[in-house]
Amino acid sequence: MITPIETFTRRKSLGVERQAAAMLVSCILAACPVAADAQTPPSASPPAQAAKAEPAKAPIFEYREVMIPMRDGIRLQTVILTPIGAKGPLPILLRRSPYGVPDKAPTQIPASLKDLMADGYIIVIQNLRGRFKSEGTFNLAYDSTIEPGQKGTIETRDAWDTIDWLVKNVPDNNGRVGIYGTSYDGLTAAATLLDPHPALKAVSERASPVDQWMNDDMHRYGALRLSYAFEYSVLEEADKNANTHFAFDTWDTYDWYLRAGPLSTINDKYIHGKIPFWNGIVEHPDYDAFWKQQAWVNALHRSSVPNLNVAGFWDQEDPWGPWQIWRHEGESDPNHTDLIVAGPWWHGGWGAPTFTKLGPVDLGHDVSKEFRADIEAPFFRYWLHGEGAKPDWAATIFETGSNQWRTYAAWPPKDAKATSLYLHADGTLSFEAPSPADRGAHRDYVSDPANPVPYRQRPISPTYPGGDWRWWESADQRFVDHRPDVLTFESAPLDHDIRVTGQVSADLYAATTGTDGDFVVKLIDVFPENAAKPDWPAGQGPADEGPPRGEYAKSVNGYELPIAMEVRRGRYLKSNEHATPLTPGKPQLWQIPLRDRDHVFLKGHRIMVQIQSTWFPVIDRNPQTFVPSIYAAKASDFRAATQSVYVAPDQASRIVLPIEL
Ligand code: PG9
Repeated sequence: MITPIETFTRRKSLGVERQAAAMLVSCILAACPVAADAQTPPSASPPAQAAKAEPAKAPIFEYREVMIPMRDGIRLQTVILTPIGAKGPLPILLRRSPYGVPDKAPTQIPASLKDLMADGYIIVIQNLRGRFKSEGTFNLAYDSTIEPGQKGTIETRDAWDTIDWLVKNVPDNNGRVGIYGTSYDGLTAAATLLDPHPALKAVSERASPVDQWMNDDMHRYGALRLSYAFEYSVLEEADKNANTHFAFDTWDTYDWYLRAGPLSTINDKYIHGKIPFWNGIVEHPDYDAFWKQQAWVNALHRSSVPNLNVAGFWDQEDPWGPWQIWRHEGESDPNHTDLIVAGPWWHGGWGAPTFTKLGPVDLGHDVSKEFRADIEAPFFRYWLHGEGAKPDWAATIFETGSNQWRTYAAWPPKDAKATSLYLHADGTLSFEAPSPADRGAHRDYVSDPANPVPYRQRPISPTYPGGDWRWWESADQRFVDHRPDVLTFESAPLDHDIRVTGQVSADLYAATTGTDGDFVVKLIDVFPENAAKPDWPAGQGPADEGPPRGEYAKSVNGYELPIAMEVRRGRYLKSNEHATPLTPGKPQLWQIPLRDRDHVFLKGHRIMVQIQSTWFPVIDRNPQTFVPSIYAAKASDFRAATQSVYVAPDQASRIVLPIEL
């Protein structure tokens, strides 16, 4: 049975614009521990900071709830918040969401909206069809699907109809509309690009997924993001009127998923075929028409409306989509209105009240505040208020390592040259190719689906609400160093800075004794043992009695910071459409894209690569025995296999880094 858990808790883990909606509402900002927790990484700033907004003296918005009719007669629940006392006419900022709308006017402006609201906007928040009081049916898969003969998705059409109604019916609007949002709300913002209403003058999608089989929330190149896909499908499809948390009966979800065994048990024992999106996943293992029709970005080939795409390098949900949208729009962008901003954010971190740390690493900037004040507010000000200057860059990126904002007229920068960093038989990494003496060399490990490598330190809390989900991509990878099924390669300490700007990838030559299998590659920045500044005071260093344990663990000394991580599934090496068995023992090339990056490995740091074949339960277990569908695999299909990573001159496994020389 699916157990609904209070809707409120969902807010804890959502993109911050959505939290803002929630906060504009029943959870009054200053008094809301959930919102405070949601926006504040434990290592970044104390929760109190999230609750620091000044108390309002009088209502600041007029609240109106309306049901806006769509072209097919379905009416959508919509909240209109008009700033009291603002000098109109004002532009409208629209956000369309599956997560709920405020039920009363806010008494304070959340940090994420402060800079924007200084310019004045009418804020409109709408529930998607089939969510809460909105009429019609919500269907996760259908929502992104482009039906033959249609210009966009259902969200393209609903946004068009909503904007049309708003400009005609909201008093004192200036006829200009912007749409923005993170993740699902980003997807609905981005969908407008396929057929924008003439009044739509600016879009800012953040972390929108674009192809849920290829990457982002649900899969990575066909490998299922098990914990996310399952928990999210339940969250949004179990109950129209709630965000539903699956009721796990173990504290550590790693245990729960392992005990669940083959994935057929999820429908058989727990959700009984009642969650349409999950059914879609298990009925469509390969990249078939079901998924291709949802890859809406493939219909986007020009920049139709100025769009500020926003991407997080440590986004644990949708790091890939914004880059794809930006590239697709860039196919035709004569007016230079297709922009991308990327930074060291987790999912939605750009809306956090403050964002000064990546894990324990001090960024030396409040990256989110700077983004909002210097990029987001001026963008909307220019396009919706007609004030200020048009952005003259294509990409603005907060580069980690050097910890500075950089603007780029073109991305990736032309002087970044693809450079091979080779894996060696002795466990080292270097820019020299393996020598002839290493002919045929490989390093091996046994991957056992019965004992998969956890993707983050156990116990693993449910994805939502809260827990550690938000930060896991920046977590110290020392937690798996000792495992015999994780291969490690490490460079010598660097004698100069290495600046990586552009698309990173891995080329592994690898074999398995199984007939299917996965390889996970992690590119890691290893901090020096004396990285902490200032050094431990005399008498308190690690060799002495030491600081309190919590403080000790927060140090950057020896920290293994993941810069890029990804998985590939063997059955899809030849074709995404038709899964194919691997030939046992035969080494072949595994190309693993590691996405766009802008990071400086500093002098004195080391570069590390970890390779493993399970990443559980964020990625489902590959049985390592080929079966037509992993979702129909039996317990007996899951078998241990020996994995070999080749480090030989003619089978040279390497990471390809775009390096500025
Ligand atoms: N990552 C979430 C999502 C977006 C779109 C589709 C499915 C899931 C979200 O945070 O909204």
